[in-house]
Amino acid sequence: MSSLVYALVGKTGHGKSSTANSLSASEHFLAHDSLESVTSSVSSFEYTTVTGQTLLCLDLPGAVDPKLTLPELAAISPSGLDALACIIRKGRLTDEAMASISQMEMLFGQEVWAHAVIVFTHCICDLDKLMSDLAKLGEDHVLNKVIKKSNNRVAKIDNLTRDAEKLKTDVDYIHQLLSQVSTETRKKYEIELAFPRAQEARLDAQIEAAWRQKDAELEDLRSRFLQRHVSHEDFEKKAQELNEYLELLKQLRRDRELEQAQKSCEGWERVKQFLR
Ligand SMILES: Nc1nc2c(ncn2[C@@H]2O[C@H](COP(=O)(O)OP(=O)(O)O)[C@@H](O)[C@H]2O)c(=O)[nH]1
Ligand SMILES: [Mg+2]
Repeated sequence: MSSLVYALVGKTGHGKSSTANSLSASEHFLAHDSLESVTSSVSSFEYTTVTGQTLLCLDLPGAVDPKLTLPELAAISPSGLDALACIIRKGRLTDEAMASISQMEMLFGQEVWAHAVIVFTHCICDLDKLMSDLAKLGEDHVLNKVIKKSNNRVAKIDNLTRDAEKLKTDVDYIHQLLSQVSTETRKKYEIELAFPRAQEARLDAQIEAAWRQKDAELEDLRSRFLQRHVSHEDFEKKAQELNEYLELLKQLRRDRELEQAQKSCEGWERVKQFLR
């Protein structure tokens, strides 16, 4: 039984699997260069640290689909996640960070930061230098805002370093911050809380697909009318039908936006049924 379950989240190529390997002192996770890395499922691995702590590490694929990834995570760890590591490749800080930040929020919602540790990979400088680089971005910068929401839990790692001592220091510090999440937050991130997001993503996609189809039909009708393949009477009748349908979809979209703004979590069973 793991004392701590955590997931690594972030854009493909930012170093999730490499970090998972560094943390677990293993080669269990397939890093980007390997052929099999084009995977769409969650990889998990349980390991025990030298201090005797047993952790379950969940490495998320880069191309996440909420409808698949969230139920998969919930099946692996039904009691939820103790912590989430947001993996950001340290490069041009702004661009690189945005991709991983939106990945986190798209999957888990804005409330996820209370459970997060922000880990910068490809980082050859020390933590003080990283923090001063971040400070230069200003406190209104989106990156600094999520760092603040994560209670300043920021770490760094260079997964390719040959300096074993340095790697150990970074790994220990990341483990320390991951453990710190549960003491600071005092509850797990319940994966089912994110389930309505998967349901919404599916509904939104259906509405958008219907919209595109009807819009194309209307366009086609117009062009056939201009080429005199359709009578004026038929054109008027069909165009009205299509416009009414499009208006209905527009209303549906508006309702959903409103609903999403007001919505709190719905029942776990109901959502599970929907996703089945
Ligand atoms: N220099 C350097 N390269 C890294 C680091 N972390 C990962 N990489 C490389 O970046 C590439 C993508 O890493 P991977 O762990 O597969 O990323 P993922 O797609 O987020 O799982 C691989 O070629 C890794 O060797 C790091 O900290 N420093
Ligand atoms: Mg990977």
